[in-house]
Amino acid sequence: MKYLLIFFLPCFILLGQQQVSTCHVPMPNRYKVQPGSKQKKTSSSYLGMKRIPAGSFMMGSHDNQGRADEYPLHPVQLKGFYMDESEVTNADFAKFVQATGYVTTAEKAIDWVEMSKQLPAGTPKPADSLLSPSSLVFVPTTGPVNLNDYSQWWEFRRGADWKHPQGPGSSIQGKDNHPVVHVSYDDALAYANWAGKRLPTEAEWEWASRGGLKNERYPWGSASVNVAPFKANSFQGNFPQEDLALDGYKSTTAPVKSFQPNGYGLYDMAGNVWEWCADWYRSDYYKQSPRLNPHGPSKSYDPDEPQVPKRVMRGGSFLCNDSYCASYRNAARMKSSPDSGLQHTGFRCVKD
Ligand SMILES: [Ca+2]
Repeated sequence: MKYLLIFFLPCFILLGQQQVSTCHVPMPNRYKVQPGSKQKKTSSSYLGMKRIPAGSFMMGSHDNQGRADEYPLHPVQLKGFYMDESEVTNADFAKFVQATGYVTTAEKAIDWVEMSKQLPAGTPKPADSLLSPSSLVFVPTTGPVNLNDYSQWWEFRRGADWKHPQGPGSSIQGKDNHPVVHVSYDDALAYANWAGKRLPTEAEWEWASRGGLKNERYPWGSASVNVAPFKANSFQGNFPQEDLALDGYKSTTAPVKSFQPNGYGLYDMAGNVWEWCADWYRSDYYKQSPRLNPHGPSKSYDPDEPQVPKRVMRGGSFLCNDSYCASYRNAARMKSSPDSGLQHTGFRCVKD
């Protein structure tokens, strides 16, 4: 934890300035605040869930389009389970908050007293304004930018949270059926526990995404994401400056179920919002993954940011684009620290 906090400290200093993220490189990370309200489990049902059959498949990238962490292709065998047919919506999340009083990570100020206990003695406290509640919001650029400089299109905005996706002045009014965003892994886990469900393992997520198809690149098969009829909410045009929104949704979420489901009846497994999975992330996990019901490594390791423990995210978002991210592929992996939330990050749950 000490190293984790040391790593995070520069982030605090930069709060209020532009911060970083992308769907291609490591997500930004936020200091881990104290756990929120106690959640009481509700009685759960399978309403709105689809049965995902038991089976075996080859997990990972089947072609040369994958990133390094998608190899080697390896066999996986899974038990059957149920999965939410859509991403958890604002209306769903509102019920949870109303029932529990839960406060999300993005809505909490950073606890300096707690944080300072684990930092080197004498570390100066940042200004209070830099510790205020905030989250990351996408801001399109006015022209071409270096795609390796993700701070060009992400802004750490005070007051941005699940009820204010673009920050103060924005709202989710009329967006009950949009996926909830700005939720951290911790938030997603709290919701899942309350709902009597759990987050999917990474293997479960990929198996479900494939929808019964074998060795295909996308949940719908092999057709390009950019060819009408559109298969997912992604980003058309020159990322990150000009989203042509040919799919009808310009750099924002679409209502869940706006596109055709995959073979298992699951909507938006590609695009719309990133979805948290239960597993810790390791870039080399596929070299050691057990064949039967893998649950991820015991410890996280991301060579891009080895100090930061991270959880897996899957499915890509409305910002994914063939020229930059392409994470609407079944095999594409992403990772972020459990206390991070962004404008393009949500989740769905599973149940045994
Ligand atoms: Ca779109």
